Amino acid sequence: MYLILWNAGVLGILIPQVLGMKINYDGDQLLQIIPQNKDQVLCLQGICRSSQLDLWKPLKPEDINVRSVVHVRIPSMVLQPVKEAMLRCSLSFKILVDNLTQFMSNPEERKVRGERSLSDYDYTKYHPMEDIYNWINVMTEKHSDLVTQHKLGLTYESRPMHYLKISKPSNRPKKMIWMDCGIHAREWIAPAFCQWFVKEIIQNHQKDSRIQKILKNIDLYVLPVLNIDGYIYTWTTDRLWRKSRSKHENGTCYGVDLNRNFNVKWCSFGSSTNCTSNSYCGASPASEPETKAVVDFVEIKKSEMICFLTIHSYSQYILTAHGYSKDLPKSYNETIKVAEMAASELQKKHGTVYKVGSFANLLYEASGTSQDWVHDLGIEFSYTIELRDNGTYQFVLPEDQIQPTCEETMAGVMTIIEYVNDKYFPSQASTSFGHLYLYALVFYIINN
Ligand code: 0X9
Ligand code: ZN
Ligand code: ZN
Repeated sequence: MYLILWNAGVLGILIPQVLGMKINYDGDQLLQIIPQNKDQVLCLQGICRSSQLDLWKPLKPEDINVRSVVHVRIPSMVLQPVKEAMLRCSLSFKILVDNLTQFMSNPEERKVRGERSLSDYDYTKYHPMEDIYNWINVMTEKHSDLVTQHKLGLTYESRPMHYLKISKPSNRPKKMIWMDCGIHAREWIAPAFCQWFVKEIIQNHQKDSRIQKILKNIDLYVLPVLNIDGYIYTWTTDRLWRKSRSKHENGTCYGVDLNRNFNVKWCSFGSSTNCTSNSYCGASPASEPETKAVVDFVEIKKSEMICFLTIHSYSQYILTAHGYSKDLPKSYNETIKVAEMAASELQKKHGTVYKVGSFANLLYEASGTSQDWVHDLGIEFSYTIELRDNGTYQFVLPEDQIQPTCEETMAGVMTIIEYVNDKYFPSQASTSFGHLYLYALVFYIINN
């Protein structure tokens, strides 16, 4: 034990995990850098590697490019030397956040909240996993007419992965839509949106004719937190954790990037075979229980699934396939059109601008993502949605942005869902036209 502590002391960074304490980001800064030429790219890559900086965008130094935005966290300890090194190769930087901890809410405050009923569940706050489990229970008890909960599988740390199925009884065959949130632990706005989405559907299903129309044909499946172990870890220990919590190489490193662990060009681009990396792709495709659970489910349901949505942050993108290649899939023209419609409906709410496109063309190539795996199974309307913001707060999006973010995302997501509904169930799509036809018929009958 002494040896461990002594080692930990020397390495500094290990202490919090060893003692079960929270990692402190006090004084750390978030910088934005846009390298202007090849030399600056090489210089920045060198600094990132030698100081082992925590790159937020892109995830790997190799993916830094001329004139594309780089976001990186600089620990307070190395702020001075890193900035000096940047100035030496004339890299200019902008300080996005000058002290990271000021935007990290304190989970201790949350513990006392413990809402037990739905009426006081606060959708404009981030919630620890305990609250979300409880919310799932209360939601299914209170709305058993519409919502049921099911177990998708177990996480690495043996926690149940519950999803909600929103379904209205019907005697005709239906289709289904999948949405998951929180595959990346630190992207807290994503689980907040999944909860908001379920709340909105349940609250409005009797009065909103669009929701009524959709629920006649389609069951909605929502997994509020995919990476539960990682999410809990962001509350207890490291607010900026991205991966799952599986143990590798005798406990020298932890976690797999679950969005690199799917069996689609697995581990070839934008991912790493090194288990200390934030984009570690795992030992093999679907090696992680969380990934395997999604894969098994999708394989069973693929003939019913007409749309797959996976919610992330940040960057404000609606992404179509693929991430692993710049080549566009056959369905691109139609899927991008729908993404554009969704982005424009989204923007109408609060003016937030989203970009649409394929991930590989907008950012960098990444293989092994759930979106691409599902797309290549034949589900063309497979989207990754990267929510707010566009760089100011990034993974530490303040709570006062939860509501506007969820409102606008709801508008975007509903546009996609309505489009696929109308495509697969065309007879109900043109209800106004249908009614007109019926009226004409009745009029004809009456008058003859
Ligand atoms: O890199 C990722 O996994 C996602 N970005 S994030 O910053 N939330 O980590 C984007 C995945 C996009 N995937 C595909 N378009 N296939
Ligand atoms: Zn109800
Ligand atoms: Zn993500």
